[in-house]
Amino acid sequence: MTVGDMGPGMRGRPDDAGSPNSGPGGGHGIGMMRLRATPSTVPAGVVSLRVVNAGALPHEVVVLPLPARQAAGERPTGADGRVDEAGSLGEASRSCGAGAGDGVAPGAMAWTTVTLQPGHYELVCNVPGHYRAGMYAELDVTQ
Ligand SMILES: [Cu+2]
Repeated sequence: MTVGDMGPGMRGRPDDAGSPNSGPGGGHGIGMMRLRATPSTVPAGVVSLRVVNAGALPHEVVVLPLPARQAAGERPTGADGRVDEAGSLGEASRSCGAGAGDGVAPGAMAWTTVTLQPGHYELVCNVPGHYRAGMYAELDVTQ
């Protein structure tokens, strides 16, 4: 899967001086972010997730069960801009390594191996604000 963002680093113009939002201290805001699962359907069992951070910011991927009648992207976020990770089946958030870490650096890869029963899951980036910015994807696990 790929995680990415449309941050300043992705635009190919290091000095975006024409934008009213750019400039030191001005805050570029959080651009559009995405998390893409390919494939989005996998057979049940041991699943190896490999995450490539194609964005300009650190990201991560956490595997959460998706409750019935809830779509990806509908989780509430707390005051810290993160979703509840209760029930997490695993995460890939260590640059060039497996499992949990401090986030996947831009350009780096991370991975984790999880055992998934048939059902619906949601992959989320739980860096503050990223879920709200669109960093989630559904993963369906079949028999
Ligand atoms: Cu992110």
